[in-house]
Amino acid sequence: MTAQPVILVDTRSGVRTLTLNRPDKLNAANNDLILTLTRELQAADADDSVRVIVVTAAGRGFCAGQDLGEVSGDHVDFTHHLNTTYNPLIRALRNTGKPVITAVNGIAAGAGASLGLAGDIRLWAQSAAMTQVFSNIALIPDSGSTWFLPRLVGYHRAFELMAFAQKVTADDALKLGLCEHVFPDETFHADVQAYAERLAARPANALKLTKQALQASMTGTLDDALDQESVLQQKAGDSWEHKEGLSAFAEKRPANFVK
Ligand code: LHQ
Repeated sequence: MTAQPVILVDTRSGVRTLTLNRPDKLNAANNDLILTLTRELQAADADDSVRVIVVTAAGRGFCAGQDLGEVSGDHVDFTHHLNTTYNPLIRALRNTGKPVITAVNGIAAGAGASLGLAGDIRLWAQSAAMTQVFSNIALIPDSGSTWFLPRLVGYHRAFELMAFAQKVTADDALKLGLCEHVFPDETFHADVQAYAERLAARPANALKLTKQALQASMTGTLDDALDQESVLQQKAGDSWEHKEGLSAFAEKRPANFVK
């Protein structure tokens, strides 16, 4: 019997969808899944036909974090494991020049919660939930959660969510700023595709530069941001996209940013 691929790859209308595919285990992340997803993110970034990347999952879960069946024994080299699996994955996702949507279709736990938070846009299904489950097994949050979560909800709420592994529902996630939109379960994947196609019609070069400026701003000063904007605005302003935007405005028609 042929093994099921751990990541399903589909491209429609400029949207590359990468689907975690271990539904029986709520898409718990084994090495194969993590490394394949990392490679697929890099391949999508390099593929000119791809304008938006969606990371979602099969079945009722998004990702239950580390596959606990794969890391056990008297001494696990956690540092090595993180540096060779999750950290390259999160870096690949964040360094992609294209918008990444994490489409959280169900429970996102542990490193799966980190993955869900790492997207540029986070879309949740109504029945999705997030838990910083790490403390249940006496670990600390990893795969970027200690960076993402306090920036979203503040230090104190992040600490409480982490300390008690509290489950955040989709409605609460929306209020807390952990996601941008919540869609009904029944239409979730179709709603995500429609949203992604709208994003794919936006100016790709401008969005790439916007990501670069925003990400740099997360660790810099206002002066750094002003300097950065002046450099990146030149790149945006020199593009055909900008000329098209100006022409469309003058001609009172919608701009066409897809060549
Ligand atoms: C699983 C898992 C799972 C395997 C559900 N593994 N099978 C980094 C560095 C190195 C090492 C350690 O980790 C890390 C980062 C991390 O991510 S640490 C956090 C690891 N993840 C967890 O501790 C989560 C464990 N899972 C849960 O707490 C629950 O399953 C959640 C809250 C995710 C969902 O609960 P339920 O909806 O009640 O589902 P369930 O518990 O019945 O799970 C369904 C199946 O999935 C079940 O298998 P079975 O054969 O009994 O149907 C679970 O065993 C399996 N599964 N998570 N992480």
